[in-house]
Amino acid sequence: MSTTTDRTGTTPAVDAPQAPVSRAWLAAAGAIAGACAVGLSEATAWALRADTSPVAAVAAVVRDATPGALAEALIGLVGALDKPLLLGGTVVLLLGVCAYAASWVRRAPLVPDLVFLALAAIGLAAVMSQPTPGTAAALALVVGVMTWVVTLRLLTGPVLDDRPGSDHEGRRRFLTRAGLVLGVTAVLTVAGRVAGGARRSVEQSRRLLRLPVTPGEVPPSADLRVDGVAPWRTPDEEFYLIHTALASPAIRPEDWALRIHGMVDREVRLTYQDLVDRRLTEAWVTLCCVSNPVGGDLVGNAFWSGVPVREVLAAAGVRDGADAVLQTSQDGWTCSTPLEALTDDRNALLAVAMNGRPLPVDHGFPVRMVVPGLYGYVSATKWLVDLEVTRFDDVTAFWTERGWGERGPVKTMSRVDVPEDGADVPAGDVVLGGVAWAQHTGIERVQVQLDGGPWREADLGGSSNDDTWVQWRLRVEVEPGEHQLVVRATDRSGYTQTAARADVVPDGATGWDGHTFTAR
Ligand SMILES: Nc1nc2c(c(=O)[nH]1)N[C@H]1C(S)=C(S)[C@@H](COP(=O)(O)O)O[C@H]1N2
Ligand SMILES: [Mo]
Repeated sequence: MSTTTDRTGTTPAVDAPQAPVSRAWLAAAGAIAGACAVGLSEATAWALRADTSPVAAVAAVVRDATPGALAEALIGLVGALDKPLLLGGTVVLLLGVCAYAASWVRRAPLVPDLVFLALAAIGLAAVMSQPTPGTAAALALVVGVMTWVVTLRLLTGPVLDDRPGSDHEGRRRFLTRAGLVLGVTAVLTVAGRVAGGARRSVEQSRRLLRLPVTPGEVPPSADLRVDGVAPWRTPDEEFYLIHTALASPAIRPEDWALRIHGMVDREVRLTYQDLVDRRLTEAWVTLCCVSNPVGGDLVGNAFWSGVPVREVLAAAGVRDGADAVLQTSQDGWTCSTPLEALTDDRNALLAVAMNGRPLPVDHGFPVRMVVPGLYGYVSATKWLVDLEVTRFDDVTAFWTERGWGERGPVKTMSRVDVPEDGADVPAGDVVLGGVAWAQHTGIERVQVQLDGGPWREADLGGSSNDDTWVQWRLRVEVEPGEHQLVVRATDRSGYTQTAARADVVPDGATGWDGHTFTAR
């Protein structure tokens, strides 16, 4: 670094601490580490479909803080470039601070990290001040800080190496590493943008869709309005989510098509328009997951709009001997469904809407299947693209290959919602409540047992058909002390839930749900 020599004529073992050349390299390291941190942080926000990103949030705060007159003058000056300039300016300023902070690393090794943490804190404050902050943008900041810590050390290491004669070698290593981290960042940033961009454009086409569907009316007697009991209609945002895809496939309706083939007279190909041009059937159906443990909440009730599967199968003409339909989603997930459940008179639907709106992307947009009476893993394919009429003997599917049952009929189940397990309640009048389901059979009665006493009939809420859950409620008098309540349902086939506990594997849990509570 230094060309001076000491009186003995040898190169000093330790360089002057703040040699200007060295500081310039350190500043470069800071700028590059900053660029990587910002790039990966933005990529994370995009990939996770955050509504905002740290840089965008800071830029928005700057924009809002700019006095109106000044802002107008600036916009007059730069026109439509205002946003790129604002974002670009924010990034340049950020990288400048990173560079300056890093140039101090030799004298004060922790200063750069502290400065970057301060920048991240500003970013977090900006994110939190946005209308829809979201955890994804906060997570993006964490990724940014981690990237900074790692890349800064990678890059300053060679520069800080003060062994004699290490200058040239150190710079070569610095440049190699800089190229590497910038390259990796570029690739990941592009990937994040592509993933997020596709999702955004699909979200947009979804918002613009106008479908001839209704939100459905909750039957007047369905909601018993007991505090703490799951609402009869599950709001979309609260509807449980289960899928193997890491990110939900982003499919534009105009790109979607369904192929129906296999043991059929003629192969059929349906576009999204073909589907919504048909007369849509609308129905309440409760969907549940085979992995739902006794007392679990992997179950939800929604109003679905779609085309009956039996109609499209009839158009293709199902051949004799078939007993299954292998469904495949865009992301390659498969399930095999009993053919009978798709051709009998039940409301098995190719659903395009949920609760009166186009399916949410995470719930299978643009088209999924819903079949009353079957667990989701054998029937409710999201992002559905292919139906192959076949025979159970000839195919396997994602979960059946992993030891789960082949047919997957829903088991009759009841659940306690209130009082919560372990709750304290005032002694005297207590309202017990929950839900019960036996899709496509219907719930006949729900009984509650308190402290090992006799089984008592609970009041049932109404429902529009046998394909949905019902709410139950029972008012009881309790003395102070600990109490135990157990619930069981009887379905319309006359079957009463067994007390025998079975695990969710291979074909759904059994057993009675119970809660313990204390009256005071
Ligand atoms: N493409 C696809 N569809 C899928 C799954 C999946 O992993 N991938 N999981 C199934 C399972 S196991 C269930 S319980 C339901 C859940 O649907 P939901 O996420 O809309 O509640 O979707 C089914 N459809
Ligand atoms: Mo499931």
